[in-house]
Amino acid sequence: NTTVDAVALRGRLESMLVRSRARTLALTRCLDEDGLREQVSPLMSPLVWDLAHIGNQEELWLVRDVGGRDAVHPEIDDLYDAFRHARSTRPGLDLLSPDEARTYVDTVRALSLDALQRCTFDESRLVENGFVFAMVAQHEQQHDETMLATHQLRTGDAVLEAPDAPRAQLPPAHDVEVIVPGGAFEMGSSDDPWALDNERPAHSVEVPTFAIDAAPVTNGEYLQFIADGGYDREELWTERGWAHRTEAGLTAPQFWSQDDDGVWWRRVFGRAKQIRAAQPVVHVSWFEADAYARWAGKRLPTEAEWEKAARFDPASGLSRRNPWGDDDADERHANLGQRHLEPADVGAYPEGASPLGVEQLMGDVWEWTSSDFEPYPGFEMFPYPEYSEVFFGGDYKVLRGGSFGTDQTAVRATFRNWDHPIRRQIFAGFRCARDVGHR
Ligand code: AVJ
Ligand code: FE
Repeated sequence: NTTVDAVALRGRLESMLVRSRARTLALTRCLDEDGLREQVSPLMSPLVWDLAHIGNQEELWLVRDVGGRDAVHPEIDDLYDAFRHARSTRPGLDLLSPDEARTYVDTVRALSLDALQRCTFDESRLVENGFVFAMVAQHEQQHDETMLATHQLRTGDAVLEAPDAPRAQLPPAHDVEVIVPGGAFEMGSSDDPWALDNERPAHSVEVPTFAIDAAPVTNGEYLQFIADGGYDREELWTERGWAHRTEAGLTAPQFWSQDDDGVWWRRVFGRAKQIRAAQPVVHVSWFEADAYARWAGKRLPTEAEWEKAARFDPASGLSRRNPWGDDDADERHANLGQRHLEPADVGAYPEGASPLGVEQLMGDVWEWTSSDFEPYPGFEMFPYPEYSEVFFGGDYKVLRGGSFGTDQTAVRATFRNWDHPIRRQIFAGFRCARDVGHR
């Protein structure tokens, strides 16, 4: 019954939009006007830019395109076009004030909910299965994670609160690896209705047998790399990595410091926390992850290896949508959704394991892979080139799996994120893999 289906779909999309907005407002309510206008790093926008940009993207797609209405504020499109103004120049723009931005996003939201009520999901490919509404909700969630990274970069008093992430029952089992049997598997998706263009289409990929760590690399393991001179041993780094490590003076993950007694601390959303050995390491660049893997006698997994470890079910030969099955994550499966503002201990999510027994692939930390961000065979840009197409062939490495800052509706085991190999303000960590030869 298509009418009932449309009603159910509208309900799901509306709750996705409402949930995203609650998070956006929570991330911007806790600072005053100066705080929202402040640029805490040239890598980030002022939070008030993100807020109005979220509204502007929503207006372009849901109000003007789907809703067929005139522009709410045509003169601001240029200000909030991410491709017209580099992040570092955004504070100098004549931006909407925080109050104006809030009014703007409210106005837009009322009009997009009206468009949702009137949509029958068969008018165009854009609205089929509610795609464009889900795309806009995912866009907002992506910016919510970016805004969370801005919060982490802020200095000054803590303004965000969350309960500690789950602690593991058992001490982390170091060096536990899973053998992923060689052979073809289905990578990417053609039928997930809300998968974004770069995740498509599904295609078969031959992956030779390899071993992958059952868990992300922990702070405790990373401390051994530091103690063993990992940052000072050129042979562990690629040429570019070593040049960057030298120029940037890297000695530890971002936000780490060691006190006079040799104890390691990290700054977490304005609070000093002692390093927890069992937590996955976060805020490392691709170059650091790559050097660590070489030190450990391993390597980073390719993107295909990561996805096969996450999705391949040897019993059926099929690929799942997520490690635990086809459903979205809930709090039993993964540390997602900004419920906790830190990674959870390794071992905290046994129910989130993949069929092969690989854990914590989703949530906690984005995981760097060895792969460059490139289109899949048969890629078709949809619906706009600036989401992913313009980044193909650039200096970007793929990250997988989402972090504690990623919403569960904005990530799945096919989801592809990307960033420059020097970046570490994102919530990025990694796990290692290695060849196991012929079997
Ligand atoms: C997919 C996280 C790389 O933040 O640059 C937000 C998401 N695209 N607005 C980014 C995005 C347009 C994008 N990443
Ligand atoms: Fe954006």
